Amino acid sequence: MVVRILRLLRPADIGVFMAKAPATDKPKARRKAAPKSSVDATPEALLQFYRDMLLIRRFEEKAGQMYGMGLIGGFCHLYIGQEAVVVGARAATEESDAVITTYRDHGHMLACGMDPRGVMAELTGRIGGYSRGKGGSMHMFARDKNFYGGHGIVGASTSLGTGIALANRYLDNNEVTLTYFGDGAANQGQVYESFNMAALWKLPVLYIIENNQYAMGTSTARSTAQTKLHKRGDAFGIPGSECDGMDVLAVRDAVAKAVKHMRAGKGPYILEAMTYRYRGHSMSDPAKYRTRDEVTKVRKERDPIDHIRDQILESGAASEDALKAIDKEVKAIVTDAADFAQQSPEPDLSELYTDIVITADAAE
Ligand SMILES: Cc1ncc(C[n+]2csc(CCOP(=O)(O)OP(=O)(O)O)c2C)c(N)n1
Ligand SMILES: [Mg+2]
Repeated sequence: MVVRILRLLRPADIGVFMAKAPATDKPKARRKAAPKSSVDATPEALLQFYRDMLLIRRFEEKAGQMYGMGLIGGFCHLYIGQEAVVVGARAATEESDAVITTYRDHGHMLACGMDPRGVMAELTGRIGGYSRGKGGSMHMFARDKNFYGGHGIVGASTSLGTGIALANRYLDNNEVTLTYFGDGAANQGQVYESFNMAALWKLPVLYIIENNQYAMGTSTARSTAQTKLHKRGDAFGIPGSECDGMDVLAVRDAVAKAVKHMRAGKGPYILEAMTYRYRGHSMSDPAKYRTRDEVTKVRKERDPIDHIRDQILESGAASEDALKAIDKEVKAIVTDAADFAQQSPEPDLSELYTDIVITADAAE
C-alpha cells in the first residue's frame, strides 16, 4: 500500500510524506549518527540519497549474481561500497554538467539518471543496452544525460574529461566536468599532462579521485610515494582537498565547494574521496592484497547506506516503514531491469559493423 502511494507521488512529496511519519524503530548502533540539528539536509534530500545509493547497491548485487549465472560475460567491475561518492557529487552539480569515468561505471550511470534497464541490458550484451549490446560493462554513453563513458584504459578518463572541459570553456556555458578516476590511475603519466593543460587554461574540470585504497592487485600504500593524492596538483597550482567518501553529505559539501571554485572561473580542482570497494577488483580476484577482516570491519563501521539510514532514523526524517517502502521500490526496479536484460534480444548479425569506427587500414 505504502509503495503504491509512493509511486503516485513526486520525490518532493515523498519527502514531506515520510518526514511526517513517526520514527518508531531505533537503528542498530554503528557509527553514531549526527543529531537532527547537525544533519544538514532536508528529510526529502536524505531519502533521495538513501534511495539513490540503495539503487546502485542492489543493482550491483544483481549484476554480480547474473555474472555468476553466466548471463553477463567479459569484464565487470562492481561499485559496491563507493555509492556515496557519485550520489553526493550528483547532488552538488547540475544535470547539464558532464560526467566521465572509468570502467567501474554502473553507479555513475545510475546517478546520472540513466535507465537501469538499458544499463543491465548492456551488461547482458542485448540490443536494448545503451551501446546496443556491443560495449558491455565498461563502454556505455548517454549524450542526453551528459554521461561520456565508461572507459577501460586506466587514466584515459582524465584526459578525455579535460578535453570536455576545454570544449565547455570554448562554448562559454559555465558547465563543469566531473572527471572520475581511481587511486591507481593517479599514477599514470597522462593524468599530469592533463593537469598541466587544465591549470594553464583554467579549465572547469573537477578531478574526483575515488581512493578505494587498492588498484588491481596492490594497495596505495605499497605502490604510491605520495599517498595524499589530492596534493598531486601542487606542482601545477591546482588546489585539492580530501573528503569522507563513505558519507554522502560530506561528498556533497566538498563537491559544492569545488564547483563554486570552478564556476567562478578559477580553474580545475582535485577532490580525493576516501572510499572502499567491498568486492574484488573485477569478477575474478584472489584478493590476496587484503584480509577478509578488513573488509568486514569497513562494512560494519563505515557503510555509507547504513550511515544515512541511521541519520534518517535518528533525526526523525522518516520511519523504518518508510525506508522499507523505498527498499521494495528499489528491489522492483532492479528485478524489472534484470528481466528486461534477459528478454531483450541479442544484436542481429547485421549490427556487426554498425556504430563502430573502421579505420582506413582495417577496411582495406
Ligand atoms: C593503461 C592501462 N594499464 C593497465 C590496465 C589494467 N588495469 C585495469 S584496472 C587497473 C587498476 C586501477 O586501479 P584504480 O585506478 O585504483 O581503480 P579501481 O579499480 O580501484 O576503481 C589496472 C592496472 C588498464 N586497463 N589500462
Ligand atoms: Mg582503486
